[in-house]
This record gives sequence, structure tokens and C-alpha cells, in this order.
Amino acid sequence: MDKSIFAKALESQLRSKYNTTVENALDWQLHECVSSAVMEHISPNHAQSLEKHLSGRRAMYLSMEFLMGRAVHNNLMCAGVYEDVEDVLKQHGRSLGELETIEDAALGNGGLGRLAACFLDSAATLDLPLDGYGIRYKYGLFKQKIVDGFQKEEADNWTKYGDPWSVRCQQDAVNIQYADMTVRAVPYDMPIIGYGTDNVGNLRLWQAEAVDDFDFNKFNDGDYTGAQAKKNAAEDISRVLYPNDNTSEGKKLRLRQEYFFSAASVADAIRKHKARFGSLDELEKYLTIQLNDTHPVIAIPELIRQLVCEGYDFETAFEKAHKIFNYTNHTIMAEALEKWDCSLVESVIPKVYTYILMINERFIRDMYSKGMDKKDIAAIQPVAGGRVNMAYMAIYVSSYINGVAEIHTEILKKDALKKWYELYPERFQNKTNGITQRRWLALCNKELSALITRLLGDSGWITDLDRLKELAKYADDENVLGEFIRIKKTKKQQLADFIKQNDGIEINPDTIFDIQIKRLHEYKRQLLNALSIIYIYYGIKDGSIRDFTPTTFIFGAKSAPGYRRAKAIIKLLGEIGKMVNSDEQTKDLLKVVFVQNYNVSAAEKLVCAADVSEQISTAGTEASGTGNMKLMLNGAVTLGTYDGANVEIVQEAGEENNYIFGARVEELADIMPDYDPRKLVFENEKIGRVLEKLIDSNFDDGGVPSDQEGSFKELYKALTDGASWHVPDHYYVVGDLESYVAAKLRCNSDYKDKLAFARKCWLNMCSAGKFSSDRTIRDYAQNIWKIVPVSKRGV
Ligand code: 26W
Repeated sequence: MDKSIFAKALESQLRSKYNTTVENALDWQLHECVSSAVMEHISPNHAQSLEKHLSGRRAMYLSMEFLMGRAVHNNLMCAGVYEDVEDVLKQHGRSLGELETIEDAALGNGGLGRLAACFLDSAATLDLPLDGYGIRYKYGLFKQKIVDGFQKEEADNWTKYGDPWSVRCQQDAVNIQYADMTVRAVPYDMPIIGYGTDNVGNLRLWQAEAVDDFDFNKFNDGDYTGAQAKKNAAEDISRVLYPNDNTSEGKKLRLRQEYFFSAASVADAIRKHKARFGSLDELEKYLTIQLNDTHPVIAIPELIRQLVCEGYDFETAFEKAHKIFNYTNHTIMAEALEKWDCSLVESVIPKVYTYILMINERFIRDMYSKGMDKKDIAAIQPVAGGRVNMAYMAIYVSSYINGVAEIHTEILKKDALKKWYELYPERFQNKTNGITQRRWLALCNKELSALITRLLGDSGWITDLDRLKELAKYADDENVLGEFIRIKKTKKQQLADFIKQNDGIEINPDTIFDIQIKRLHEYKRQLLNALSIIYIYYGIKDGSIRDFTPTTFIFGAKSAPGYRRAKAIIKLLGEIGKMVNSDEQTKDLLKVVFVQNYNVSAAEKLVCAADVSEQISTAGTEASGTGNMKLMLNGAVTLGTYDGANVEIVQEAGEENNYIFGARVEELADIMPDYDPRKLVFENEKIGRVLEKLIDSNFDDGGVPSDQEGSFKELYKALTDGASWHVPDHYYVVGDLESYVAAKLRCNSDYKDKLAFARKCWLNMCSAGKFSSDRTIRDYAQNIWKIVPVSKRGV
């Protein structure tokens, strides 16, 4: 891009839209116009790429969530114009940093949504014809405020300063039919700019609108609310992202949302294919669809339904669907698995329900003919007990099913989906997750990136992360390690500045930064981390822990608004903070900080500043984790369990460079049946006093009645007595406490030798190549989607 042309485009945008100049524009005006000027620059490539994707076999990624984060800086970097734009702004006394006031697009909850965003980035960069399809929620994931230690939620109106990175495509709108209403799905396209290529991927987000949005007669009769009723009912569908991560609630509006974007995306695919090829006879040759968890699985019966409407018989339509669909499983937590009540599905989308029943009947016939007995069939049939099991329907119809880390895929095969694996072993694959190094290193850690580029001699690692391996030879080079330590210090200082501004808390960058950032969930065990801090606090006070290296424990996490136990854990962290931060004996050694409103932009600051990455889920519960990869890539050691991708991280980077603790999956299988945490609580004095602290009157839980979820007493009880729905200490927090503290203290003491510790961090960074989402996406492309880069397509 020519700088002077860009400068002119920017000036003209600012003049015509806001009658202002680069010097005087408000931050959001500058954001809008910088973005629009770049959009203009890339739009020919965007249009050409869309066309190219359609000219051969392509993949659609259907996902209820895309956690994109802030677009502007990443887009400028990928378009290769970051420095030019920064120069132009500088000439006018402005800077790209000022655009940090603009919202994130938080159209996702956590791992699953962020993975989708990383995948789009990788596919675009690899020239692969993959496009995303989802929902254009008006409100993204809530904003979190911490008030008196409690989480409070506020609406996230992410487009309040406009949405310059989307193009409304009215011409591609489709009608979606429910039993009681018809709604218009209007697509907005966002470019996904590939790095170092002309290929631009596409994210198509559907917005729900009324077919006729205003009832004039009602208005004339004075019924002003009634006049708008249809508009509101339609718009409700894409109004808000459900903030639950890992629990399926079975709500009608959620089902409407799932059907809304699945049906619109399927209709889009069919229309585009017909327009190009005349008929749908070869649809499966040109199209493959990845279902991101079960949320879009309703697309399966919907595609079959639409094909039947196009004149195919059920069997042919089923065969096409079989060839087209694939399903990724992201969790084995029972409460997350979607099972819809048949009566609900039938009442909302009766026409689709008919096809669900037909799929179910076909399954039963199919299994009978294979000689399976009735009981075995009943155990896995998609419709049973008055509910539709979305995962089972997906597995029965799909070509491929995959887990997201080796251990997770093994658990699916051996345990969670054992019967299905026995039936269709050839359908199961593993695709260990990954992250994009463009956002998670090149963009967020320019200092470390510059060092890597200098040592490698070029910036090839940005599209080939395996090149980091070449840097392992510097692991004993004191100059390089010295520089690495200085960079880490800079990033810690930047984080400290951010926390000062975001939370009003001062932290000391000369302490160890021990960071746990992820959604708040019992299985992720933020509570274990909390208890370990109390444990260490008492140890320092009674002298049993000496020479403790000063540590700042940093947490960032959102809890689902209705998840009271998770909210109690947030409050508990605040109480522990008050205790250790104000105690004369510990205040220079321990500090606990909760960073409010953890989101992608905060993550970009946090992942670069960590010395220690906390990945401490109960073995067998975290499907993969991707935060673990982000902290590793930026040079942190993992303090973690043998769970999810941690297993592979340690395989790559060496157990000696990380801190692994706790019971393993196989061990837990033996332990749990007779596990009684009370033994540990009552017989081990150190554990006992930590647990006691939960019910100590010095900690304020806001006065929630002690038998209710949300109180600290109830947290204590869940660890010792269990609750109505689970055994005591279901996640083995008390059981793993001592081995966790031991690993943490070992790490704490190792840190004293700064060079030796930096060496471990460095080697982790050098070993992160496997965790590039480029590797993951290549694997999906070759072994599931069977698509090739558009640049390599035969003519
Ligand atoms: C229906 C409610 C609901 C919403 C979201 C249920 C389940 C989910 C997701 C499957 C939860 C999720 O984000 N899972 C995470 O997916 C990541 C990407 O594969 C993994 O790295 C995480 O381990 C997994 O928890």
C-alpha cells in the first residue's frame, strides 16, 4: 500500500463521515476511518478470494461462537500495512495504541469460540478455502465488573462505535421458518485477512430481522408496543450470546438460535452451489462442513430436509449429508452434552423434527441389519427417552469425528463414545488444538518477536512456527537469555500498567507472575489455586515455608452469571487477596490480583507477562486447553496436571522444564470410588487449617445463607460432604492439594536461579511449534476436509 494514498483515503473518510481531521478525530472516529480505508484496500482481494473459494472444493466451519477479539491491529498486521499506518498517524501526532479503547468482538465464551477464530486466521494464511458461519449477536459476552469482590454483569454492545470490518449482504438474505414465525437472516461478511498472501477468508455472521417489521394497523389503533412486536420477536433470536460455557440449558431461544444460523448457512451453501453448477448432484464433491461441537448439529436434518425439497429421496439426501458433515467434540462433561426434548424440537421446528425421526429410524434399521441387539441399539440411538442426543446424531451421520487433544480423543474412544468407536473406528481422528502465532506472538509480543526474528535471520516463523526449534541452541547463551529476561520484565511492567489502569491495583514486576486465566469452572480448579495460596500463607507465617520468592498470583476469569459456586470462588479470591495483601508478614511475599473483565485483549497482555502458567484441571476433564499454548509460546513454564494438551506440551518441551503434579486419569479411576476427602481434612493438619479458613468468620461471602450455593460454607461442604448431585470433592481438589503445593514451591525455589529458570522458559517457547493452529488446520484440510490451497489448485 502506498502511504500517501492511504493518508489521502483516511483524510477523505474523516472529512466526509465526520467533518474532522486526523489530528482532531475522536478515537472511535479514527478507528472507523482507519478501518474503512484498509477495508477499501483489501476489498478486491476479498471479492476475488470468495470467488476462488467457490470455484472448487471448499469447507464451511459452522460455529455458534467466534471469539474474534479486537480486529484493527491484527488486520493491519496481516494486511502488511501496520507500520505504514502507524507512520501516517504519527505524522499527525496520533498512534494506533489509541484505538485500544475500541471494543473487542466477544462473540464467544471461551476456548471453543477462540479456537474458531484462530482456525479462520490459519486457513486464510494457508490459502485454504475455508469460511466461517455464525451468528451476529447484538450483545457479545457480558462485561464483568468486580464490585465489593462480586462479579456483576453488564451488556456488551460491541458495535456501539460502528462495525467497519463488516459488509452487510442484503442480497444474500434468506427466510428461516419456525412453526410460529418466519424470520429473515441477513448476512454480514467479515474479511479474514491471510498473512503474507492475497487470500482473504470470510466470516459470514447472520443477523435476525423481521420479515415485516412494523404493523401499521396496530400503530394506528394506538397499540405502539404491538406494532413493534414482530420486530422484537425476530430480533430476539440474534440479540444475545448465551453466557454458559459447558452447561446446556435446553432453552427454546437457544434452539431457535442454533436452527437460525444452521438453516441459513445450509441454504447459503445450496444456493451458491446451484448458481454455479446448475444442480446439487455433486454437492458433496464440492462441499464439506465442520460442526463445531453439537451446537450446529441441527444443520444435518436441515440439509437433508432442504435436499428432499429439491427433489432427492431421503436415502440419497442422507448419503450426501454423510459425505458432507464432520463433527468435533470439545468436552466430555455430562452437563455440556446437548440433549433436546423432543416436544420442544417438535414445537419449534416440526418439519425438521420429522427428519430427525427418520434419521433415528434409519439408525435402528441399520443396526438391526448389522446384527446388533436391541439393548445395545437403545443405548446409543439418537432419539431416546423423549430426547434428541445431538452428539449421537452427529456421529451417526458424519464422515469423521474428532477430539481436540490426544488424551481427549483417547478418552472419547475408550470411554465416553466407546460404543460408537467400536461401531465406526475409521471415523475417529485426533486433531490437537492450536493457536495462531500471528495474534499470540507477532502482534501481542513485538519485543520477543523482534528477538526471534533477529536470531533466526528472518521472520519466517510467523508462517512456520516449527522454526522456533532452531533457537534451542541459545538455551545456554547468557546474552540471549539475558535479553529474554529483559523482555519478560518489559512485558510484566506493561501488564502492571494495564492492571493499574483496569483495576487500580499496583503490582511489582520484580515478583514471579503466576497466572491463571480461563473461564471460571469447578473442573478448572481455580479453587485449588486459591487453597494453595492459603496453604503457603500459613506456611510462611508458621515458618515451615522459608525463602519464598515473592509472587504475584494473577487471575482472570468470567463466571456464567447463574453459576453461584463459581461466583463464590471469585469472591473468595478477593477475600484471600485482602488477607495476604494486608498481613505485615506476607504482604511483600504474596499478592493476589483478580483482573476484571478478562477478554481477548486482556489475554494479549497477560500471556506475555507470565512466568508460570497455571493449567491445573482435574486429569481427564479439560479437553485440550489453548491458553496453555499461548503462555508457553510466550515463554512460561507450565504448572499443570497431565490433562488435555498439557500432556503434549510436556512431551514437546520436556518434563524437566515444567512442573507436573497430581493424580493422572488412570489413577483417578482407581481412587475416586473410595475417595474420602474428610480423611485428609481431619488427619492432615495443614490441609485441615486451609479448609477451615473457608468457614472462618473473617472471610466475607456476602451473607449468603450457609446451606446455599454461593456461600463459602457451601463450598466447604462440597469439598467435604458432597452435594445432592455429586460425591464429595468431585474434582479432587483436596486430594491434589499437597502435590500441587509441592510443585509450586519447587518452581518458586527454582526461580531464584534466574538464568536456569529463563532457560526452561526459553525451551518452552522453542518447543511450541506443534501448537500453531497452522499445523492443526493443515491436518483437518488433508485428513478430514480433503481440500487444497487455492493457490495450488489445478486449473
Ligand atoms: C451448550 C452449552 C455449551 C457451550 C459451550 C457447552 C459446551 C461449550 C463448549 C464446548 C465449551 C468449550 O469451550 N470447550 C473448550 O473447547 C476448547 C477448544 O477445543 C478446549 O481447548 C477446552 O479444553 C474446552 O473446554
